[in-house]
Amino acid sequence: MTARRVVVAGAIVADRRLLLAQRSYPPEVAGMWELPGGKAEPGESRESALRRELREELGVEVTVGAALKESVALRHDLVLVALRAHIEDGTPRAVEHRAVRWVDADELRRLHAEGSLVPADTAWVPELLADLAKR
Ligand code: 9L3
Ligand code: MG
Repeated sequence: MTARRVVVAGAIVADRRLLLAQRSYPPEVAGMWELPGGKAEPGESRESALRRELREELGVEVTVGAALKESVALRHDLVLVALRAHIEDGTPRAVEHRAVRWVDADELRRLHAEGSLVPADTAWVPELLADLAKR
């Protein structure tokens, strides 16, 4: 059996807006919007991995909450999960991304409809819209 690696992504909602980050690489997805994050190191918990990734990518300190229900198989040995996160310190800036932006539910729907979200992340849209409606 191949060990399964995990990619963690942060679902950060504040004031009814969701934080999205615009990928700068690879070419197939450069310019598309994602929930920021990256690969957990072997032995690293999902929560620690997300805190580290968001510190590196956005320059923010977060606390990590519950996972979204959907997980996405990126490859046979790589699974993508989203964890809700809350910014405790810092203002998100695009360190590795092209840009970051806060979107409301309508903007998220529009980005999804026009194919501007990275394909892997589209599974989360219904759950994210539900979160945006209540927080
Ligand atoms: N990925 C997909 N959706 C996301 C994130 C953070 C990552 N929201 C995919 C892109 C790469 C892999 O996971 O194939 C590792 O991510 P990264 O380290 O390139 O951010
Ligand atoms: Mg990343």
